[in-house]
Amino acid sequence: MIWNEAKECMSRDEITNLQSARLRKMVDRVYHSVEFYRKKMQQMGIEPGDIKGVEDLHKLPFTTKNDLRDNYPFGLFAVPQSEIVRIHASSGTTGKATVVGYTRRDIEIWSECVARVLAMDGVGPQDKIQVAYGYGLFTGGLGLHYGAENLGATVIPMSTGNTQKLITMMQDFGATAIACTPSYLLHIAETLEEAGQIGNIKLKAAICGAEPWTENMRKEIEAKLNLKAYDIYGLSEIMGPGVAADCEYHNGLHVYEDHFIPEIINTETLEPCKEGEIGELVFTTITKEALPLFRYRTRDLTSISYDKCECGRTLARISRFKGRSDDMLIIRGVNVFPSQVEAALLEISETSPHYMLIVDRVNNLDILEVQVEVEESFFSDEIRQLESLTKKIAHVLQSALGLSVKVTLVEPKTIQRSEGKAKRVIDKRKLV
Ligand code: DLL
Repeated sequence: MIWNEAKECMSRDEITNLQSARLRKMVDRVYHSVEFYRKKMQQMGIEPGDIKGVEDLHKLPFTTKNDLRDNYPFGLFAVPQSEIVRIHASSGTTGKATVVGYTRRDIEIWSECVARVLAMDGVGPQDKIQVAYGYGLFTGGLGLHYGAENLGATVIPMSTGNTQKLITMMQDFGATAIACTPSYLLHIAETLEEAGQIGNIKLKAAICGAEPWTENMRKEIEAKLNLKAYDIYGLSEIMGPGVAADCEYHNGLHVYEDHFIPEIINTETLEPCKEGEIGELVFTTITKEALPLFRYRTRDLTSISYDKCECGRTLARISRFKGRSDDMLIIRGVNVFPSQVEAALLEISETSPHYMLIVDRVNNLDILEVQVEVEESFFSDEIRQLESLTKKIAHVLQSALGLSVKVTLVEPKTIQRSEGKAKRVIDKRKLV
């Protein structure tokens, strides 16, 4: 069952001791090699020797995406350029790209983490895995690719861009696993369904992540494709995919605590949250060479549990993501996350998981419109049927969000499909 018991089933004391030893070494190295952190620590009156273990983590400064941007492109790197073997970058919607670098050892650890995820999710050397995350500066494609190779699986490096070809190869090569965003997998499922080919595939596992998705969406994907779908999390600043992932119990994502120390903080007070309380996920890397980061604020909202999982792993688990603090819409004073809308829509049997949130301001009043696809038959039948479904959805959304919502039903395929991260919100208030 467990590919790497020694690393995944340590006692909590063993984990803390390992983290403390790695943290001490890393703080010392970073202090002497990254001017940005040395200055910050000096301003705060901290010396490397003050960090004796995990209990002193809170003394270290936070790091934000803006710190990476301000030091664009390589200002936070802790090793000379000759030791960097790879660069990735994530293009933000605003400002400069965030650039990250890896030494040879960083790539080894990254591919080991991804191999651990795949093994946890039932993928092994006997499997053929289609990697359909984008290849290139995005960490999804190459991250999964190297991990699957490390595990000894056969990699089919599809990238994104040609769903028809992906399906042909899936069938011809007998792919048994796929890695892509959940929204893209849903699109692949629809395409297979339309072609009447859903029974002609051998996929048994899907490793999905890179965007928020709900437990209902995961179940919907499993039912449509008759496979097991798993959640993989990561971010380029910390490494890429493989920072955490869920096991067959789907009861939170196991964090690879031998490489990353997670914290959950209250976004306003910046104080630690209690176990189980939702807050912002913060990571400190303890083995990264090229780009070590102290207390990186991910903006991702989740909670943490240190209880042993039913699978036997003792690694801390973070709950399925509620969204990002910067995804949160404030509409007439009410906080709304796209994931709440998705969860509510998936409870209604007549709707599909294809939806779009459009926020506008009319006469100084914020309006939330939810466009959702429903089956074609609703448009050919009596208008009353359409009206009654619209009312039903509006009612469900109002109870879920605590906010009145304008619901627009649209025909299948109206909402644009994405091969990468899905875009689910248009906030017109920001456009003016
Ligand atoms: O999305 C890395 C990745 C690739 C993860 C493939 C999983 C699979 P970035 O482009 O830097 O890296 O975006 C990171 O995506 O802070 C989250 O907001 C979001 N995200 C990633 N995985 C999940 C997930 C990659 N499983 C940002 N659930 C993160 C929810 C996720 N959100």
